[in-house]
Parts: sequence; C-alpha cells; structure tokens
Amino acid sequence: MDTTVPAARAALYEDIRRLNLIPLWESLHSLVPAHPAPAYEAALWRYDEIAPYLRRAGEVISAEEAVRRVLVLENPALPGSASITNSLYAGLQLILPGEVAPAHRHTQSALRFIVHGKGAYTAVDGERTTMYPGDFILTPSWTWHDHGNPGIDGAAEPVVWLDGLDIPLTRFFNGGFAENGQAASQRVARPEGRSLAAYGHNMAPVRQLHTGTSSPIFNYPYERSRAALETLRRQEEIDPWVGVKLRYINPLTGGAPMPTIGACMQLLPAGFKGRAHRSTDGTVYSVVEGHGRVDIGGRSFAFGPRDTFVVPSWLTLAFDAPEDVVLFSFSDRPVLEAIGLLREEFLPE
Ligand code: GTQ
Repeated sequence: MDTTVPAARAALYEDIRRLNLIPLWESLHSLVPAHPAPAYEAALWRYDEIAPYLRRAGEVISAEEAVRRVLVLENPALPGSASITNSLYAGLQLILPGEVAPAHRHTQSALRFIVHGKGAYTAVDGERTTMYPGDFILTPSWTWHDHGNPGIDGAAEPVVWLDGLDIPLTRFFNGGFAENGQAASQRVARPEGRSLAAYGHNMAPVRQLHTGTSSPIFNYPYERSRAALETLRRQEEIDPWVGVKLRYINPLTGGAPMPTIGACMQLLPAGFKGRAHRSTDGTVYSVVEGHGRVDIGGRSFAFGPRDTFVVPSWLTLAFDAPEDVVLFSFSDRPVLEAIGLLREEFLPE
C-alpha cells in the first residue's frame, strides 16, 4: 500500500497555494451539494421581547438622525451580515408621531409589512399611502421614498413595520447605488389612492400605462387580502400543506410584485395541522393573527401576533394552528424561478 500519497497530496496543496490554486477534489462535495445546505438557520423573533428595545431606540435617536430607525433581524448563524437569509434583509422600523424619515432612493428593492399602529405613511414617487396593520407596501428599486407619521384625524401613535429588502442579493451582485433627496419629504405629486384606483380593480389605464419591472400598486391593503382569504376558506377545500394561501401579484404581468421579492398571505383555519413541505426559497414570515406552532427542520417554535420567523432553504416546514392564524411571508422566489432554481416538495402524511 502506498502511504506516501496523502503526504504527497498535502505537499502539492502547499506548493500550489502561493499561485492561488486549490484542488477541487477536496471540496467538490460541498461545492456541488446533493441538496441545498444553507449556511443560516431557522430563528424566531418575539415581538413582545423586541418592543421595549424599539421603544428605547425611539428615546436615544430620532428617525431624522437615524435616517431609518431600524433594529435589524440578523440571522444568528450569519453574524455581521445584516442578513436574515443569504439573500434577504429584514428589520423592524419605528416611526413616532410627528417624525419624518427623509427621502432617498436606492437600487435595493424594499417592502414594508405593517405590524403595529396606523397613521404613518410611505410616499413612493410622489404618492403617499397611509399605513394600517397588515398592509403590504412596496418601494421598488430606485423609487424615491420617505416615511412620516402625522396620524389620522389628529390622533397619532407609534407605528412599527417589518422592512424586507434584497440588500444581501444586491451586495452579492455589487449593484448598490443610493442617493439622498433634496428635501426631507418629497413633494406630493398625485393624490393618495391613485395607484390602487388605477390598477387595483382588475383594470388598467388605457393611456400612460405604468412601465418598469415592479407592480404599479404599492399598497395592498390588509382589509382586501384578509377578506379574500376569509371567502376562500368558506368555499374551498383547505390545502393540507399551506391552508388558504394567495400570492401578491403585479396586476400587469401576473408575476411577483418586485423582480427580486415575492410575497404571500395565508390563512390556517383553527384546528389546522399542516403536512410538511419545503422549497428552495428561504422565507421570512410575519405573524398577523393567531397563535400557533411551526416545525422547521425538526425544531419547534411557538408564535403569536407580530412575531417574525425565518425558514431556511430546503428545511421542512409544518404548521400547527389551534386557532385561526394569518401569516404574511416573503422570499427571493422570483429570482430562483427566473434562474431555474425553484424546487418545492410537498411531503405525504
Ligand atoms: O426605509 O428606506 O430597513 O433604505 C433598510 C434600508 C429600510 C428604508 C431599511 C432602507 C430602508
């Protein structure tokens, strides 16, 4: 038996290192894995636990000074990355009554999912939209956006939303550009509600049609999404894996609302014990209503309203909902779809 081979190999590896060469055969296995092996993990952030620190952040820095007053939900397995999955960023943003988060734009695409309070607004390219809990709001790539919190009818309260951005994806492709606006708040160029009126009723303007790669609707109100789920749960057989689940669409294409981020809303009726399923798009969930449990790759997490959790790529996911549960979720699904990497598996009971 030739026992000199490993030593000879080691010597070779050592010698080629200074030429910036490495032997493929030592790492082929992990470079071309049999199935996805994400480098990040399942995790859950309890809103009740976070809220006091958000409040404290509100005491130590203003929205204006912070530009965006956000506590980033960083995946525990990816310290220093500001990432919740390998491709996505998530954070909880607080805006207090009377505050303004100044106008800027960047190539990163962003979504806001309102988790607490009402009466703040986001302005996108000159149109404001007032936020209510459960609303799904877009600020597509390179659109000017600013946030403010004037309240409604003289009553204002702190507002918190979940930010979802493709920051890590943009970083990976070195596509990040950003600019600050001239003024803190952009000029209002169109009345509130214009986008939803023009595009949110299965109709579209016959002239001056919206162009661009993102949806012309930038607020998908919870009231409507919730009502749709409620009607369907009464009419349809409940899917044994996902309950009643709808995805948000760009009404002009039927595709995802933004090129890099897809989003869904689902209802799990009381008593639902979901079957396990998995997909290659690592997904962030925000709990809108109800308490339940989720099993992620053999780890069980209890959740309640306003909690956030992350399900890594290809880990199995199964829900348990003793009461009605409503979940919002977002992922990089449109990217995976576009490059042929989207796979899903719905496991039998
Ligand atoms: O509101 O524009 O959480 O630019 C991170 C980066 C929010 C925003 C974030 C941002 C924003």
